[in-house]
Amino acid sequence: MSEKILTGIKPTGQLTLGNYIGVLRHLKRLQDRGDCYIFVADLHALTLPIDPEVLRQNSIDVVAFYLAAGLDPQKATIFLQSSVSAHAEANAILQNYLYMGELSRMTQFKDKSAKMNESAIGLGLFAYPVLMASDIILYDADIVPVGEDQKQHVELTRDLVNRFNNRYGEVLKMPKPEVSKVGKRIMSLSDPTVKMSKSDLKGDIFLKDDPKAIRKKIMSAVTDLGCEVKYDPENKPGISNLLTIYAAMKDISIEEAEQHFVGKRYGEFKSEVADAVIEVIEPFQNRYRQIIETKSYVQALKDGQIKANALANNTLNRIKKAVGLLDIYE
Ligand code: ATP
Ligand code: LTN
Repeated sequence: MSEKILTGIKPTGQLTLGNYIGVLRHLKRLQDRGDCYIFVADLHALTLPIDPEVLRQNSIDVVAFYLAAGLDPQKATIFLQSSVSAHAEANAILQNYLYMGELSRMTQFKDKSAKMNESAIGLGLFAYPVLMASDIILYDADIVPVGEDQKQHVELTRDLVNRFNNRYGEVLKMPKPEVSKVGKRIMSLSDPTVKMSKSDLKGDIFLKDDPKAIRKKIMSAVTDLGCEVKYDPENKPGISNLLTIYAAMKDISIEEAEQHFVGKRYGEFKSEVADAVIEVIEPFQNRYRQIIETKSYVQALKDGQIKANALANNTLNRIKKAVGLLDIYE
């Protein structure tokens, strides 16, 4: 049986080069490796306040970016999380197998809630990993490709699966996070000690930025003392981040990228990084625009919704049966 591969992106804002390097660029390859379930985590987007129209637009964008990245709806199942009600139902059951203590230790929750007034932190933000575990479990996913920041949530899903299976037998499939070697955590260009993220507007390259803006941002990226282009994340976080971006764009190792820049100055280095990013992102943006114009994402989502519901409902029934929910209508 072929491997099941599942991942999602939440439509919370403008997608960044971090999202591209961490996840999007791998999708084309993944769909030939196994059975891919790739979705828009729109229910997760509700865990922080978001304008309804913005959410709708962002959701279309994420699907269009999936397609622009080379996902083929004939090969992969592309869908909206909210179009498969089994996610919410599984969430209601599985929430009982994750505990407050472990949820409160999640880095993403700590980071996001630290910026908020305590009385305005929604339960959904706290319970975020339960819904994410439901997403993964419903498709019997073997592999979950994510950026490094999401690895902790997949590890928690593994704990849940263990706990559940110990109690009810081998009901749930054990998933594994897969974090790419190069570019698991792209950092902000204005502060290379923090993650480039779509909710942090400074120092980001957005996937919709025009080539001129991309070049400008890279040329003015914060670099480090010295003049050697060397990979040393601790002492040279700015240069290391740009080297990682270059390696990811060229699909080469960090060592190969380093080798390429031996003896070159920062200015020349940055200019080549900008060329490399534009070379990849410009055709990607052209495909994105065409997908938006032809609205080809609509059919992809309709087909995906049918396939996703079939598989998810099947697993949901298995879960319901295991925990003792009555099924007298068969
Ligand atoms: P937010 O800032 O709203 O939390 P985000 O930019 O972190 O959003 P997500 O929707 O959480 O985006 O991420 C989608 C996928 O992209 C996840 O697998 C995540 O790990 C990955 N990703 C996000 N930012 C980066 C980054 N800077 N480097 C590598 N991967 C990333
Ligand atoms: N939490 C993820 C989005 C996400 C996801 C998932 C990723 C929701 N459910 C299941 C992988 C598998 C994020 O913030 N990117």
